[in-house]
Amino acid sequence: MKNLKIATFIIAILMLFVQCENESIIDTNNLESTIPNEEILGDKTDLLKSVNESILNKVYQNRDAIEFVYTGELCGLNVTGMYADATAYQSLHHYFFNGNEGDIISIYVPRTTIGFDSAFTLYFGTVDTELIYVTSSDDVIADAFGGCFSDPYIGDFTLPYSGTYTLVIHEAAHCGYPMGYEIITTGINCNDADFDGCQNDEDPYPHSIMTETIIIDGIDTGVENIFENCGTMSDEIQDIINQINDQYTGDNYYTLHKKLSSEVSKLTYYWVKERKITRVERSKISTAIWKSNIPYSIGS
Ligand SMILES: [Ca+2]
Ligand SMILES: [Ca+2]
Repeated sequence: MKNLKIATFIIAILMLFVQCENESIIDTNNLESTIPNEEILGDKTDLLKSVNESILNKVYQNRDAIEFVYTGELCGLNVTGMYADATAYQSLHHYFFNGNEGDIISIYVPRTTIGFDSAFTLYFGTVDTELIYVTSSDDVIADAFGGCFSDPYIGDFTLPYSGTYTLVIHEAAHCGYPMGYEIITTGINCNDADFDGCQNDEDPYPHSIMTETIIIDGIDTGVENIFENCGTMSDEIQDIINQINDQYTGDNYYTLHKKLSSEVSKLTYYWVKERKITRVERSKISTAIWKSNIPYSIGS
């Protein structure tokens, strides 16, 4: 009797286990469309090479034929996507995120359907500009479905530049449709618009002017644009310019132009006092301010 109870208990546990297993099995349509690993011909390295050359390079070389648009932004939240059929590569999925040089990030793109041999390539730049290859990943972490090959992952990756990055989700070996995926990232920070290390909500100048030198209305003063406390000297000058522009009615140009000159002069007086700039540099800024066409109104 005791043995029967133990046997019943074991059977119950086994049934529970089988049930759990069943829940994780995905629909059979996907299973049927999957090509087992051993049936994929050729060496994967060659496949990858040909994929990269024939698809990605071709796509990027024929930019006019391709719609270069972003599918979405990566901003710390997990993102899901799907390539439904063979037309997928007419519209490669591009995602963007902003990063600072030295940021340490991770990107993991597990498949959500058994047929997708997911892979990704990371570029610096945007789809509207030049894309500079940074890194790529393919078979790193075994997929949850026992599908073909493995899923891509990069961990503890140090971003080499500050600016916008573009992540392209693509396949490596073709294993079947649909091709679903999830993008899981860490270390991507969407709250520092000007990449100066200060979070937007704590940054007095969330869109700092980061030029190397102070440029006023197109006139390069040649004076170093010092960055301090989340802002730059150009930010402080721009604040004054914005205030002056706000007061412009269309017939008070000379009054405001003089006021601008006097306000900036007060600011640069303190910069000299604090030894941030020299007297010569102060006069270069004054000259640029005087030559500038400020105030102005947009469209005038
Ligand atoms: Ca910032
Ligand atoms: Ca800033």
